[in-house]
Amino acid sequence: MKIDILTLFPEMLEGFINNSIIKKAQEKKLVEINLINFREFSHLNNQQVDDTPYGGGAGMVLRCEPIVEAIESVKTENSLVILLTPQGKTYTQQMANNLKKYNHLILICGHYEGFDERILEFVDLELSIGDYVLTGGEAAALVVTDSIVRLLDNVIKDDSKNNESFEDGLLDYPTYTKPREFRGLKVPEVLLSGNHQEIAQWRKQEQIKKTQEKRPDLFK
Ligand code: 6GU
Repeated sequence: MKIDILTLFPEMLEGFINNSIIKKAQEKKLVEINLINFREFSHLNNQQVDDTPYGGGAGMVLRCEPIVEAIESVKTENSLVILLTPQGKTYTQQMANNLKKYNHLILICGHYEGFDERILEFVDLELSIGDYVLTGGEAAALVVTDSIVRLLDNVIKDDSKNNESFEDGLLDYPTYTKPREFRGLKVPEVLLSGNHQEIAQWRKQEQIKKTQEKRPDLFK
């Protein structure tokens, strides 16, 4: 899998993708992540990438040419081009499971008052990470990248991907580690029993209970 991220602020993303599991995945050649500054594709003086909106109004709008030329510099017939915008479809675990099947993702991060609407003719999918407004698409690109990379084969252990939140429409079951008792709070007895069948039953039950309590919207 290759992920090209088009951004005006590559430094915002560097620390994140060059650390931890994402870094290891790149070292193991399980994923290649490139940061592309689309300012380099500007044809204007001072590498300008935005301009005032036609019809008037506040703020600056990202112009089409630098973004479209940046897309074209990396796009192949196997690429999926994704625009990150609060107007997109809300991102879910199910979408992560679908996107992990692609060979090449191109993620485009916006800024300012948004993109020239004509950019939509050059993208396959618009994604939002939730109903709130961010200063730019970088945090969203990291959310999408992280959620996909961890699903790729051999990035993390398969058994950490089974029984996890959202995979079966339920939240994860509660987990505990040592000590057995912390400030009077005890680990549930069943987890100390060594009875794997009972433990599995208890976990399923807790998943259902937790989802009903915390996320009734998921439960229906
Ligand atoms: Cl993808 N971009 C911005 N700017 N804000 C957002 C978002 C994306 N998703 C939620 N809010």
